[in-house]
Amino acid sequence: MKIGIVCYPTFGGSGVVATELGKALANNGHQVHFITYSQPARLDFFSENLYYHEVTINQYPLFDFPPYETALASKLVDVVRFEKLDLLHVHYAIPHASVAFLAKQILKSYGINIPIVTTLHGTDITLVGKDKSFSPVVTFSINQSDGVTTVSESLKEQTFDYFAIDKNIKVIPNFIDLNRFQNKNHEHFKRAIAPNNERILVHTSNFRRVKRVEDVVLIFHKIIPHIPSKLLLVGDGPDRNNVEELARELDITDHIRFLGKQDAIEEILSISDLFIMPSGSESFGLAALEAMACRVPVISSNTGGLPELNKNGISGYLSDVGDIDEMAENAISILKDDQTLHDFKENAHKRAQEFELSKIVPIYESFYEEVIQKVKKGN
Ligand code: GMT
Repeated sequence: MKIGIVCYPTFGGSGVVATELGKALANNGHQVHFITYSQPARLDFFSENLYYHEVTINQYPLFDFPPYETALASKLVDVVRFEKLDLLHVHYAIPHASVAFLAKQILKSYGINIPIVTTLHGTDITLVGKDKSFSPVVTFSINQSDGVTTVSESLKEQTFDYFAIDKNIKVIPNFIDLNRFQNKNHEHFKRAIAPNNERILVHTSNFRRVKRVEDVVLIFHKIIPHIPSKLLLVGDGPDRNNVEELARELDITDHIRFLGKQDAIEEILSISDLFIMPSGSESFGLAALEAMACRVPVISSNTGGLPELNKNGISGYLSDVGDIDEMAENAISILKDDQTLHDFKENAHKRAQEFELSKIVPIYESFYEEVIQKVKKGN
């Protein structure tokens, strides 16, 4: 099959999932064409089945807002026609689903009816999509897609709650490459971070409001008096300054390391004992799955798709958003003795295995077949 993938090329979850999916499809023998405005962050190698088409926009003084959607639609028309693609898979509704719709209409004038699959990832529905300035276009373009997927049952329900959707949505959960995300021995690194064998807690995110990174620091502040520990904060974003400020106010900066944006996240997870994800909204929680794959249990909120991933009392614990007291108590109960921590680590790993790439990617492949057949039959 020849598949075009449109996504945000950044470190964000939707871009990561799209890129890992493209790489896995290429490995399975499909020809995969990424169509994005820069090379996807996780597209760190090329194989004979992987192609990358950059969307470029010529600057013009009139353009206060460069017309990215027009440039992307034109590029999609071009790539579908000349590479003879069988299907376009767009990740994140805004603006990719409506751009794909436009490209599909243009391609009809060339006698091509390209099947479009849209995957909804979370904030495109829960935060951005339902914004009145976007919602008519989001509703229309989801309804016009030939196949729609969400990354969790919860996101599917929210999509039906917020928008007037008149079609089926298939849930295909996110997945993990266990060859990459596995617990590797990094004793020297661990000793550098925790010289007195302290427990190591970790949080990775884009430091946006929705991630509630300040809660991570507040939870950690409650843990240190009971459990000697260190906190690694990985990532960067708008809330980083507030978080640093809070750590200074609480006088716990000696116990916290801000690592900024990191590529080899699995190495950091490999030395970690507990992952904290107190998000205010989270359609799936890919970062938590990456942690679990590296045998790191998860303290999370119970919002969105998180209960579909993190099993309460097994792979970690779930609490109401903002309940930092309970999150700290649960963290202490996991970290308090080696045997309990070991059991949670094993359970987290076992749970992650259920989301192994080789189990989930074939679901996408058969969904593509189904959508292609449906479009061929004209319904
Ligand atoms: O979480 C973010 O801010 C990034 C966002 C994205 O689209 O890049 O992540 C969303 O998609 C991920 C991949 O499907 C999910 O694992 C995240 O839970 C989801 N984020 C939210 O729903 C807040």
